[in-house]
Amino acid sequence: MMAAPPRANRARRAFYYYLGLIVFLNTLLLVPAPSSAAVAPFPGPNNPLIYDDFNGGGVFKLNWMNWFNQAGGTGAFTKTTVDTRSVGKFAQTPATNASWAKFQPWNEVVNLTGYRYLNFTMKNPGYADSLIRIVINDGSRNYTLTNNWVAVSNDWSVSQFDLDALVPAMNKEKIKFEIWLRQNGGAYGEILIDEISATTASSGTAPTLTATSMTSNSDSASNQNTLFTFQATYTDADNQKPYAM
Ligand SMILES: [Ca+2]
Ligand SMILES: [Ca+2]
Repeated sequence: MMAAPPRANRARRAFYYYLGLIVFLNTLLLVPAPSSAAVAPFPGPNNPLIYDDFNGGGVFKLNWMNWFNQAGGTGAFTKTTVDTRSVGKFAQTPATNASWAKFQPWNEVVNLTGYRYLNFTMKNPGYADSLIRIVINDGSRNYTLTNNWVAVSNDWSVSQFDLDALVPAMNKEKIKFEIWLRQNGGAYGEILIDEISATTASSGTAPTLTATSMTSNSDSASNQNTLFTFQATYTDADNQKPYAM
């Protein structure tokens, strides 16, 4: 019978594998790209994730799709300008007040790891019977963020949902959005969305980086083989770990 490789060997192999992967990824990052954007900023109080601003400035830039209608009726999505805001107009022409229209950002998923809140800036432009239902899916479960079907204010307002309060805890890595419309009166209605964003909680004291230094193993000009070593001391008054290193 063959003995399993000793734990230390497996750990060492895993270490070299990840080291190789990191070197490979770093190499990719060094390839000159036409884009000026580097890596996306890490989640933080000053770095919200704009999922859709309905003006091409978010993670999702396409038109939302009305891919499903329950109990008749149709849905329609258009980008438009209202109150000088670039918005998504989610509209429904129902067959009856039992008709549901479902909208999705195609089948796009987004990684919300590190973010706590989802914020929807919405307005009902005057359809008294319009109701919305916001659902997110984490790949294995649906979570209804709204209290099932809810009305939306006639003034622009932000509805904020705490992802960390969901039970059971969700997996934030691959989140898919669903927006549903229903009309209590069974007649045409619409809801406007100005922005969908994810934000973090900002509490406690920000950490500090001190004693930063950089050394390299080359005496003269650096080239692609130069190894740089960065050092910094991370201090957090609340004793919270860094999000990433
Ligand atoms: Ca907008
Ligand atoms: Ca802190």
